[in-house]
Amino acid sequence: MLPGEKRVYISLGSNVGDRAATMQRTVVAMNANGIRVVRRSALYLTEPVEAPPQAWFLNAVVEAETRWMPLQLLKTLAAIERDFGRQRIVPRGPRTLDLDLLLFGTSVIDTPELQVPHPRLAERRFVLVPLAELAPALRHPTLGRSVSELLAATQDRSEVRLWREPLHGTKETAQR
Ligand code: PH2
Ligand code: MG
Ligand code: MG
Repeated sequence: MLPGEKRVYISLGSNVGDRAATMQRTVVAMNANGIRVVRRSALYLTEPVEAPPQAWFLNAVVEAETRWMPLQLLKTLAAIERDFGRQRIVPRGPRTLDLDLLLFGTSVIDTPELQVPHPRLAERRFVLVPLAELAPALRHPTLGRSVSELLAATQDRSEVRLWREPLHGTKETAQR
């Protein structure tokens, strides 16, 4: 990690259009916008949870390093969502791309615009499974439990299936 950078974890979700291509291009867009992706989970096919009936999602998590401050990072992620055609019509409705900030270093932020760690992180297998793939021993800053402990303890029973390993030999993983 370079001086002034923080390690962050970001959740990617898509259930409209060419989901896998969107995920791939999102990593490229992050790298072009000051969010250096260091590692990425496999892609998972996931059952929609806490949402109106809709298509299954592809979900993944990336580990990245950034100099953005939390709110700037949130705005940058929202701009990338918009670039991929995200429209907010129905709350929790189908989307081409959803980017959620899960963890920002060990920071705890609780403001109307931004809550970190993500408040529903521990209740979502579609987040915990890919996050545990990258960082099983990572401790949740307020719950005090590791990601693998949170996964073992979660009440969520929704389906999360391995869909595809991350792409190999792409530029954004080779640049370090
Ligand atoms: N996102 C939601 C609500 N429900 N379900 C799955 N499987 N994957 C998601 O990314 C997802 C969801 C709200 O952002
Ligand atoms: Mg979301
Ligand atoms: Mg979101």
